[in-house]
Amino acid sequence: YEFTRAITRRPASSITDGLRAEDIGTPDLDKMLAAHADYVAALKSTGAEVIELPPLEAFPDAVFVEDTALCLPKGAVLMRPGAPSRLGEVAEMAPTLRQCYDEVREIKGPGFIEGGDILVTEREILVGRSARTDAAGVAELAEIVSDWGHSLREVFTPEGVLHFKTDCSLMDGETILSTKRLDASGCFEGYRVLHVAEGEEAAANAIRYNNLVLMAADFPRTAEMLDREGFEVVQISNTECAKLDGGMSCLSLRF
Ligand code: CIR
Repeated sequence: YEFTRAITRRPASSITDGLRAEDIGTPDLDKMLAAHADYVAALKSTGAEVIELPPLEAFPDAVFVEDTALCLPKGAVLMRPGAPSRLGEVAEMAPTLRQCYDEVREIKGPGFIEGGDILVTEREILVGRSARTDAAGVAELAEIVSDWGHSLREVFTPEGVLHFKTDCSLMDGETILSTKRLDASGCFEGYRVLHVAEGEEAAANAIRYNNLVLMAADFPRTAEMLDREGFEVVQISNTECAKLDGGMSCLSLRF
């Protein structure tokens, strides 16, 4: 959770066509831009450098940069999104990662994997299979990261949940914030797990970034719990990204 850099991409006006599991309203670009600016400012306030990429009209979901790559200390891995409309986002991200890293590898397929299904902890890389990430994608990533000394464990994303990290986030070296439904699967054995408050499941998609925990606003009981646990919490409006099943982690690559 200690980083010096992040990559973000400003939302485009095509965001109104972004993918969503359920239609709960059209996202408002101006509101999303304002929240995005708050998000970037919070990352920068920790002393990190944020590479802010321009909007991509051709890819409505491109603001959710996390799904295009996995950034590790020794190199980056370009993903292969399981959502056909998002495959082309990877080539748009690749040049930036090649400037940042000496080694950039790629998931070549036939499998699929999206960054939102990957949780990197201090001891291992957890990857949740989901509607976007299949066994072949996980196996291909496992081979790449083992060259860099990481062990990878395949777990499962709960039915009806978009990504593994929709329901969990890393808080520190040993602590994970999770929904009860995901923790019930047993995938976090050996970690200290904090549960989001009942009815505040969407608060689980948070990020620990240096001294801060960035979490979606409007989840007061979870924010209070994290504050009690000693975390410095910054709340960012997530009303517009939530309409597209996006949250705090989706909006950046961190390394
Ligand atoms: C999608 O369905 O792909 C986007 N509308 C949301 C992606 C959210 N990304 C993430 O959780 N890492």
